[in-house]
Amino acid sequence: MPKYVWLSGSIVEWENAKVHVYVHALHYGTAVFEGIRGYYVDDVIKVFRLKDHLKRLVNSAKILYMNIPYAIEDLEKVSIELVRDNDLHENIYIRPIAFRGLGEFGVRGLKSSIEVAILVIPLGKYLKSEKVKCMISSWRRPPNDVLPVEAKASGIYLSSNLAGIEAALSGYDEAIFLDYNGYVCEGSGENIFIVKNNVLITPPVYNSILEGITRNTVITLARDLGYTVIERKISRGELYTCDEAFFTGTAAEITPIVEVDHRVIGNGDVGEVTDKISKFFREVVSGRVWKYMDWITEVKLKS
Ligand code: PY5
Repeated sequence: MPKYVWLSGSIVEWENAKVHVYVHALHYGTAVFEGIRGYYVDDVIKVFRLKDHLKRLVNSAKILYMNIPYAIEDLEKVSIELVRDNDLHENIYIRPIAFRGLGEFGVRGLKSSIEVAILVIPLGKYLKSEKVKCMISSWRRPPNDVLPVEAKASGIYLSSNLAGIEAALSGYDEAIFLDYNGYVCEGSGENIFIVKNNVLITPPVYNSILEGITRNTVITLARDLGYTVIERKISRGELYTCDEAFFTGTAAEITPIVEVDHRVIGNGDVGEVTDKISKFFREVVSGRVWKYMDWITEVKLKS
């Protein structure tokens, strides 16, 4: 296990990073979180788009009427410190989480404290396979007037939890949500892209998706490579018959989808466009592309 965790203002040992079972978030899901990757390259951890993730954390909190009592710059500084102190010589994942703590019994929790913690863990591949077989989930992604799915909020992940378990028990690698109107939304923890005639298509932000930072990265890199990227709704039939499909996400990175509901996508292997974008993505996150160095925060390890 990693050595240290940052919890409500101080760095504590992993074993001591505890909260009381009475915390509001445990009962009602009132927490917001982030997932940030750090890539290990020659004794340096290259953290990818740290500030953008922390900005989203603060915005998720704002949607839930939560005021995070730290400035983004402070959270940034603390994250860097924690990565350095944990001194993990491998690819890592940073998990900031802000949650309602103690102070109130009722569902509102407005009088509860707001606690913030940051964890750093080692993380290799997230999805089990290099290329995944998916099912359309029987669970729909909640529409924006049921839950504010723009917020990366813990309670909303019940739907991902159910869809993910359903997919695994049914023998698939991952689930794909449809929105309430039957359009393709995203995976249980990933955004989705399809490729048709060399054009990339991804559902728009208002289509009950989480506005992924990897999604934004891929849109930027694909355009840079000369591809057209369109944000529009995707029907289920279109997904079955596209040339290529892939997931994007911090944990999942870029993961090719090779089968959906027993329909083989394209030639059943990693498509050409997916492959080209994945290779460029790999270069960018390793900090080897000058143009995108702004996205990288370098943390020199202690040993
Ligand atoms: N959609 C959902 C529902 C997600 O949970 C995630 C990220 C994404 C899209 C992609 O967002 P981004 O590109 O900004 O990461 N999921 C988290 C992750 O770290 C948690 C997965 C367990 O990838």
